[in-house]
Amino acid sequence: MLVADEPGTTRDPINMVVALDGEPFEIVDTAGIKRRTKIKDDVEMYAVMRAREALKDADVALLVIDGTRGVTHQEQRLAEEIADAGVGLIVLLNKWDAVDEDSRALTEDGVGDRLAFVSWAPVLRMSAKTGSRLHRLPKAIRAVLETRRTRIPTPDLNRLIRGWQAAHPPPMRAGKRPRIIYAVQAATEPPTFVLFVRGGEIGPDYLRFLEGRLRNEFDFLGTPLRLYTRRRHSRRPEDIERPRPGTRT
Ligand SMILES: Nc1nc2c(ncn2[C@@H]2O[C@H](COP(=O)(O)OP(=O)(O)OP(=O)(O)O)[C@@H](O)[C@H]2O)c(=O)[nH]1
Ligand SMILES: [Mg+2]
Repeated sequence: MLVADEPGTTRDPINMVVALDGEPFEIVDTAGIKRRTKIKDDVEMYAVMRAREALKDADVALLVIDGTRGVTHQEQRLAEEIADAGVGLIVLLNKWDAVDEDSRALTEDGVGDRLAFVSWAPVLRMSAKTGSRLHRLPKAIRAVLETRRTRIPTPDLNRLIRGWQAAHPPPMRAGKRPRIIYAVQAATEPPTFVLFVRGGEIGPDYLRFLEGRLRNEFDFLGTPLRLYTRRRHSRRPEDIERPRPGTRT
């Protein structure tokens, strides 16, 4: 919604149902979420709270960036917040009509750098004013909604993880080599994986490695993924450590 000449006038979220390619979508236009220190008064504080609530209920967030200014620090934090909330993300580089030819590549590179940690999010250049390139949006939204519902069959997941683990074993931590013995996808929207681990802890680097592999293998465009680990202490006889020769038990 183009509200005023200056950004920062929207207070309450505006809900509307819009038919995109004949299919109804509920779109919520919220106030921009600002940094705490930039919030001037209670009215604005309330507007930001309402925007955060809308985010919690959303399937996909469309993060609208002013293409003439590039990604701000606050927008980086918002992208992080969206991903942490488990919400899908599409980055909209708006005001593309006002970005001159020469600076377009530079602006795009800047977005790639500053939003590298959500490199899985599609980036669409567009103009709300002229409507140009907006026709790409419904397809992108639908794609993200779909990838969020992806379900990977357990046998496939375990076969893949066994292979990745054999080629790149998790690093030793505190003198112990951890091992993923079993994995399941526990939930969708967003796709959530639980890894059962024995023999130590799996570190965040290795989880990122696995996330990268999963993203290579499947189409998780526009959705955050969640990977959790659970320690599993086995009672199976072959897993009970035998005393080494020469050690007293
Ligand atoms: N050139 C150009 N100007 C745009 C475009 N989209 C928005 N604007 C202008 O940017 C200004 C602010 O637009 P808004 O949509 O009200 O901004 P906002 O960030 O949503 O602000 P609030 O809703 O008030 O919080 C207006 O003057 C718009 O005309 C665009 O695609 N191209
Ligand atoms: Mg607005």
